[in-house]
Amino acid sequence: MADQISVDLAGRGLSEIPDDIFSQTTVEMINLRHNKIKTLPTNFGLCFGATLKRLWLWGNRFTEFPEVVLQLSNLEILDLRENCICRLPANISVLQKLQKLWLCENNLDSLPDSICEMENLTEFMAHRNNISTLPFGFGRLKLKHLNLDNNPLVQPPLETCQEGISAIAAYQRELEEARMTVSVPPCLKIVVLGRLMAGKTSLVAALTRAVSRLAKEEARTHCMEVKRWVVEQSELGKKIDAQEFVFEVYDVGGHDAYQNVLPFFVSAHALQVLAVDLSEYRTEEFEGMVGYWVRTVTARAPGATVCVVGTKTDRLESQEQVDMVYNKLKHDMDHMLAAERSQLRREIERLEKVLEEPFDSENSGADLDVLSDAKRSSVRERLAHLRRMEELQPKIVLQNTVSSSDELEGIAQLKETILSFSTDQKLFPNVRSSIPKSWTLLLDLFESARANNRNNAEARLCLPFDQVREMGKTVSLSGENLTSALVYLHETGRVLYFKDSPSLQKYVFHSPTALIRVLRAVQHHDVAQLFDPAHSGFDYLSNSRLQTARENLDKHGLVRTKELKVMLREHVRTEAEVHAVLSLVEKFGLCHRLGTEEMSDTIDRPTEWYRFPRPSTTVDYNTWCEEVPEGVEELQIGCRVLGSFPTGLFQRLCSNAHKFLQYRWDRADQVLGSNGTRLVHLQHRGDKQTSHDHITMATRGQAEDAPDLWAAVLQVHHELELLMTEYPAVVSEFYVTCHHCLRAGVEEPHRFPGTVMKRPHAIDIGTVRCPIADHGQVNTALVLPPQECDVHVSGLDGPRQVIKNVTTINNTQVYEGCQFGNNNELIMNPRAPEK
Ligand SMILES: Nc1nc2c(ncn2[C@@H]2O[C@H](COP(=O)(O)OP(=O)(O)OP(=O)(O)O)[C@@H](O)[C@H]2O)c(=O)[nH]1
Ligand SMILES: [Mg+2]
Repeated sequence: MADQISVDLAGRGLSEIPDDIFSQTTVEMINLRHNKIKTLPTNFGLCFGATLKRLWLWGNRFTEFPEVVLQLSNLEILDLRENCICRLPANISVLQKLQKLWLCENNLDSLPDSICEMENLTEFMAHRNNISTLPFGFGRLKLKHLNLDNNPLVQPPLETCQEGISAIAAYQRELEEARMTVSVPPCLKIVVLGRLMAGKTSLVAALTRAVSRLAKEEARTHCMEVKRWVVEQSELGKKIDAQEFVFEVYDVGGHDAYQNVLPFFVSAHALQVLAVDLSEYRTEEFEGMVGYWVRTVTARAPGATVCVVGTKTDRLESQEQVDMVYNKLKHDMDHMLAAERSQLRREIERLEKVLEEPFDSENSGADLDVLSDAKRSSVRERLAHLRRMEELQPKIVLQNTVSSSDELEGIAQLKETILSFSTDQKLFPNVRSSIPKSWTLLLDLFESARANNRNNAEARLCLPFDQVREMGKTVSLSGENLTSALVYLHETGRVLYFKDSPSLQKYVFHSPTALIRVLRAVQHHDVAQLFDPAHSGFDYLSNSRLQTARENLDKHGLVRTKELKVMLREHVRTEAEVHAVLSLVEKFGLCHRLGTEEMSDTIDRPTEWYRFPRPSTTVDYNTWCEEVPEGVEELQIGCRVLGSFPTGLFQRLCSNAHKFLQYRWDRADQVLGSNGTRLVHLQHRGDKQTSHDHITMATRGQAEDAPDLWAAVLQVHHELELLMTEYPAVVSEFYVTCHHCLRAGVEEPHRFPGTVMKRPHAIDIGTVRCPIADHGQVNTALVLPPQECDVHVSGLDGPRQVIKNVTTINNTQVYEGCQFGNNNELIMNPRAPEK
């Protein structure tokens, strides 16, 4: 056994290390994962110190860090996951060559200062511990991968740690310079959600005012209401050492129209309260009353806490009946969670198996490497994501039933529940963060800007970033430090700052309540009332034009910027604010902007139009028939997720895709547009059999035009990829559908892994075999994108391609005269449409 490089003793049930491994020399890797080992023998270090590079001790019984490890001066990887270690040795930095240190799921409550001296460390995984403070200088580490989730971090706040090592560095620099931190008064955001009429608003009133204020039958919550609820010290008791506890309560209207906005307000740093009307509850209604809402929350904020409250108990006959219905709800919830868990597990096991098997044995030749390589890395990526999601299960609490009517039954208990969760450091570490003094000073500046809003004719809703930069300077915050402060304030719900959106990063929305008022105005459903001739704002329009404007919005969802401004005029004053609001509603996927040329108002005065999607059921174009027509091929890229896509995602995609796609027509689940030369078809559909949801992006043409076809679909694909990053819990998988199967109309077509799109092929490798029986050879030009592919992904302000000569505002007419060439490309109508 001499000269063996690695020793693998994983999963052998060992409680001690067998002696014979010490007889081996030059061991570089020892794997002792999943045993019952509590200590390492004293000669371990001496024996392996000169050679050992990788040591796996994952899933053993260590309660203390095995000190002999410190003698392994060549160690590069140390895996101590899932043990019960409470402390790291103060001199851990003697492991100077260590690159990867995995300590997740232990009991660490702090880290030694010397860890900051581990210059070669690039990966540090310590989620699920008890760490509350990071040592000063931690930000200096050159980490590429860091995970500190599920730690009660106060300093830096968890929100900062999640932003990565550079945010930690900025925070720590800030502290060094300011030399002081302040504890922020405890504050937590509560998001109350649930189906229309679930009793949310009445519940919020009962909770915050301790009196019954049942909402009127006709008083639906329009978009959202925000209320501040202050719990005094006397009520807090010993739970938390503070003068008061402030809750910002977001009461979200249950109407469908607001569902796109909701995901932007839920957060893992907030407590979600889901109201379920018990008097209406039946198992068949579970999806609409409960399942849908829980998934909406967890897609956006995996691991979030959701408190499910049964409402309107007074409408049930007796306490027994209340208990019976609530227990049924609990049972259905358990069922859903168990089903989701086992679905996840099955998928993990399936992929683990896939990795063990040889790939694409049916294919041969040059294509084999490209495709099987792509498949392997795609599976690995997906597997890692699924495993992370398995760790991050939502925390669902089912222990409260209430009546918001006179007796206020259960309201006091609910308050207790909310307080005890909110003060739980593990659930909501952000409630008691220490932040640099300068950050609170910045927050104060925002507060006073808000207070000034009433008297100020200038900005009320948001501040241009230049102004925020100046504000930052007055409290000595600039550059990355200012960004870190803004991200922290955004994550904790104090302001809205979208640092990753090119058009929105120019503003800081410092008044969430003002913003909600604007969203309400934008989402005004009552078009008749809005365009009432008595409405003085539209003085500049003649009656007939007013009528046209009304019809445009009502029938086609179209409105000119000018009228939109009138609709918003009570809330938005400056041009900059109008721009900010319009960018924001586009980001939320509520509407999209149409190109000026596409929708020019008159020849010499181009105007911008906005379109609010209205599913059209009357238009039935056969332009995109389901069957692929003879003589053309379909290039289709897809994205599938386990379960369903998050609420509003498809709408957001369609809205974002409008940058390079003019709409021909759209339905709730399909959009057919043109990028100027080609038709692009987007579709959202579920597959009940495999429990997957798909979004497909397709175009058609000749295989020789592959580069052109790829350019058309890849733009949308990029946009979807970007969007998916905002929904970390959604495990998505991109693919390229086999064009052969599409032509044959196969129900379950073969799907090539999406990673092939990341590896444009340099050489023409001809054909690959479709693994589905009898479907023969697939043209690789329609599987692998060309190396040079002209894809422009521009921000909202970037250049956009527009179709010329289209002047009518009715989308149905716009394309009526269009023709399609042999290659299915769009030829614009040579005649100018009538005006
Ligand atoms: N009897 C009884 N009626 C209630 C209770 N809570 C709410 N209601 C009634 O149920 C209806 C809906 O209540 P809301 O509080 O407005 O419901 P909501 O969930 O805020 O509704 P949306 O904002 O439209 O989504 C109103 O007519 C309320 O009076 C309750 O505890 N008991
Ligand atoms: Mg309401």
